[in-house]
Amino acid sequence: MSKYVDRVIADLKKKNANEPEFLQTVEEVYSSLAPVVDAHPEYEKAALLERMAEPERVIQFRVTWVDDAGKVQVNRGFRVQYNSAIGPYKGGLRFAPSVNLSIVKFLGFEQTFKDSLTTLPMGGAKGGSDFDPRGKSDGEVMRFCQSFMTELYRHIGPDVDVPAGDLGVGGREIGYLYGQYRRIRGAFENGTITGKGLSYGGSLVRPEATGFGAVYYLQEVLRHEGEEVKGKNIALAGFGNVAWGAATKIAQLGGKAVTLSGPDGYIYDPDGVTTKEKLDFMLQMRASGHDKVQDYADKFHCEFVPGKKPWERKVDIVMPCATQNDVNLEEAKKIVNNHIKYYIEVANMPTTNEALVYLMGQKDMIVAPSKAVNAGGVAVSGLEMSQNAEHICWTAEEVGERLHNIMKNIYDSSVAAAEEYGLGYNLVAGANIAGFKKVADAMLAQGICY
Ligand code: 2IT
Repeated sequence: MSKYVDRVIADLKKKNANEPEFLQTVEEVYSSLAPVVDAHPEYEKAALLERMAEPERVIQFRVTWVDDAGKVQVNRGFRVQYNSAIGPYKGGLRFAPSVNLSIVKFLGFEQTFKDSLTTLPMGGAKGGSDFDPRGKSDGEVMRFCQSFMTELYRHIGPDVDVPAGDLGVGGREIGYLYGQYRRIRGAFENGTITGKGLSYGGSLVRPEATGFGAVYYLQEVLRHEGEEVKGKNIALAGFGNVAWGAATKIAQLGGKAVTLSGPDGYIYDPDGVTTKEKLDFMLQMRASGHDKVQDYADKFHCEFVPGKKPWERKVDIVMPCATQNDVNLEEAKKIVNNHIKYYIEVANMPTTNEALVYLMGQKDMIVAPSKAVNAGGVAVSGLEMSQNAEHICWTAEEVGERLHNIMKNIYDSSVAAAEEYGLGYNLVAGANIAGFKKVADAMLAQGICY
């Protein structure tokens, strides 16, 4: 392990002791970079690891709005503009009660590497609020989004910072956010936000992109082993937009998503979430705001297991698509005990570091990291930015083909980066190294500015 990496991690642990999720992701990424910084002493000379860990800018603001009962509500808003060395800041907004600075920093740090991996010119950022969308009326969501944007607008723009959705921020919220931005700016600058509806400059395939991209990446992993998606049983966690896109593509390729999970437990559907009716129902469940996956079991008469995660099921592949730290060491042991060969992260940081090290240490297991696997979402956001800049709209085939090529490229460049630094077939380290190198080289070339 490199002394430079050790020193930087130790300093960050002192300085950021109250930011556990942020420390977790920095430790995971930087520990992969030891061979790279050892081979390039110029990185230490330019204090690149220290600089990359510190966001270029952190914006925190008050969001006041009035609920349906006439009561004044106050939430906290964030935008962490992490790194703009390779392009304007780019990354989603998350609305969830758990959102705090540590969560937004972990997501923004990850986003910088992810956006770099796409090969598109996008820097890293993340934002959001501790606003809880559950149980809120449409009017309340709209007023909240308008208030949020009334502060955020001054910090964003098509060449400055381009937000998008994340957990709790879907098409509806993006619409309200963009409407308020347009009103305040007095201009149709729709390249400022992605994930828009098709009628005002959204891209075809953006809703499906994260899930489709994840399955395209999975196809590359399986191809390496001489296997294919067809005939595979796949355990998904989550039941939101990403799980929906993944289940849809898995079904198209002849595989079966057999589990979905929510805060209430998980469902097991041995026939697979494969029909249009089932896939459409996933969208309805999400839109209902119940935040319960049991609704699926009630509707399609399959098993619902309350309070548990799907990792106890014997399947061929697991793909956690829910949220951070869904798989801890105890859950990881269940996956290993079931002799599952493919552990494909999809959600941002779904695995604790302890569990990740354990899984990567298994001889017969292949682990793929979320910053590569889920990069298709932001990649299509990048394609949406290009279309907006040129005032054009590509067909679904054009977008889909670009997405597919980007995912193949991410896989290939990760494999090559790990090999170059003597780490063998290591998709986790490879993604960290490939993502890092592009940002590092851009920062070096631009001097000591940020
Ligand atoms: O985690 C992610 O990559 C996202 N939430 C999407 C970000 C984006 O800008 O499309």
